[in-house]
Amino acid sequence: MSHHIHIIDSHTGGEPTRVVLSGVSIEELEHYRRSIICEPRGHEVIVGALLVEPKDTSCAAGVIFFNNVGLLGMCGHGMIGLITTLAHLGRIQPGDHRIETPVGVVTAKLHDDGRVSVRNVASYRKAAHVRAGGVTGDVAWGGNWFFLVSDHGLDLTLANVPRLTKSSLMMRDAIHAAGFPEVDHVELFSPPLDPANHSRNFVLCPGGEYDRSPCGTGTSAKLACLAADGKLAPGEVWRQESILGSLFEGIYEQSDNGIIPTITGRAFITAESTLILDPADPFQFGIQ
Ligand code: PYC
Repeated sequence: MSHHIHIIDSHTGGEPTRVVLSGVSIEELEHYRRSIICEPRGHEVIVGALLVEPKDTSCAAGVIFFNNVGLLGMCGHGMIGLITTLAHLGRIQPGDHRIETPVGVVTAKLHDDGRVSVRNVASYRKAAHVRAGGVTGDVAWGGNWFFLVSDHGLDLTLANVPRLTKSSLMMRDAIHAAGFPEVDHVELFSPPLDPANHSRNFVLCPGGEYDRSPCGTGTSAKLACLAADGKLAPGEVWRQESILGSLFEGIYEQSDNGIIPTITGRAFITAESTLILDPADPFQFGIQ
């Protein structure tokens, strides 16, 4: 008997999210994770979002984000994709929705025009001016752990992605060796191509892929660093451009344990489908 998994795909600023609606329980997630994300049914850059029953009954839903190598604490572009998917299904209307994630409850506002603002978990800078692998950067939490680097001397262009990926992987090894083994994302910054924006980034994700969007948790970590340096005031808008040129807007409120960032972006539904896992298929669990 084939196993069926019902999914809805979307992208947020070019970065895909695959929401799993049925066919996988929390206990089965690790068993099916690579079937859902990896080739031949997907590709390494997809972030999966398993819809689960929230423990906190004030929440509209619970979600567990995952990728080609494991689980993610939070995912900003994925939360925007999830809210857009729930609206597409008619399960939510414009307004505020509390969503439970493994790292805390976030509040996502669905706007009338389809944009989504995610009020993220508390974010903070753990260490400033850390020297690792020939660069200097900050270590910060924005729902995931980031090493944020501006003095890399690299061009943040699509044509340069192979070099950016290789250099970021080396920086990740170096920041681990410098005493920060928790860092699984590396975020490089440069001036924006569009002068209406404040910054451009390249974000290396845990599985070696790069984020096509400006990365919601990465932008949250950036806001935490800007706030810590006194370079951005509460409520002031930060326009973060991705390596594709797609955009997130971020603002923050001060909180006792850092800042509370709110990230705004837009997702688009790209497919509704059913993944079919045939027991006779040697690649039912993905290409290893
Ligand atoms: O938007 O937070 C994000 C994210 C994390 C990994 C990929 N996207």
